[in-house]
Amino acid sequence: MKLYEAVRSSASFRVRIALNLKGLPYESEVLDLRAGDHLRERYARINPMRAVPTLEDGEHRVAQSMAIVEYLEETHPEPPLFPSSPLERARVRAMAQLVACEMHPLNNLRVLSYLEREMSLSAQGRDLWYGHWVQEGFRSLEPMLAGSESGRFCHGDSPTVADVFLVPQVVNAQRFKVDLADFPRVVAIFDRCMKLPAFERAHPANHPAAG
Ligand SMILES: N[C@@H](CCC(=O)N[C@@H](CS)C(=O)NCC(=O)O)C(=O)O
Repeated sequence: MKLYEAVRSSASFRVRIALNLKGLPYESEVLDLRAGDHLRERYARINPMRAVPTLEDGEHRVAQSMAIVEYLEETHPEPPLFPSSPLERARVRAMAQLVACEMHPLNNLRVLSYLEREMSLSAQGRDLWYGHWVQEGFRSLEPMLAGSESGRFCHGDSPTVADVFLVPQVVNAQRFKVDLADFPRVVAIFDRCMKLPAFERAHPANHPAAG
C-alpha cells in the first residue's frame, strides 16, 4: 500500500496511526502542502479533492481519512478499531466525526489561508479563530468521555477509531498553543495513546521526512 500524505497533516496522521495499529507496512509519498504540491495537476488526478491523505492499494485509491480507516478495518479486521456492537460503533464514530466534521474543517490549511489572505485576518486573529473552534469541539468531547463506556481510552481499554482521530487534533492544538486545561479527560487519553508505539511512531515529529 502507498500513502500520499503530509507530515503535519492531521488527517494523514490518523491514517498513519491506523496502519501502525494494524501492523500494516506501507510506502509513503510526502507532499508539501505549503508549497502547494496537492494543488498540482498530477495530484489532482490522484485525488480530485486535492487534499491528503489518499491511500493506494494496488490499482485502487481511497480518499478521506474516515473512509480509509474503515477500508483498513474491513480488509484487515485485526486488531479491531471499531467495537463489536452497533451502539458502541455509533459511539466511537460520533467522537471521531466530532473531530473530523466539526473541528478539523474549520481549521484546515485552506480555511486559515482564506481567512488571512481574502478576509485580511491577522496571524493573531487566525490563532484566535483556531483556538475557539478547537476549544468548542473539546468542550463537547470532554463530557462524552465521562461515561462508563470510556476507560483507559475514548471507548474501553484499547484504542479505537475515536482515539485515532482525537490524538492528531490534540497535537495540532498543541502546535497552536491552545489551552487544554479545561479538558483533563482529553489530555489524559492523549497521554495514554502517546505511550503506545503505533501512535508515537505516527507523530509528525517522528516522521522520517520531518524537517
Ligand atoms: N476530511 C478530509 C480532510 C482532508 C484534508 O483536508 N486534509 C488537509 C491536511 S490535514 C489538506 O490536505 N489540506 C490542504 C488544504 O487545505 O489546502 C479527510 O479526513 O481526509
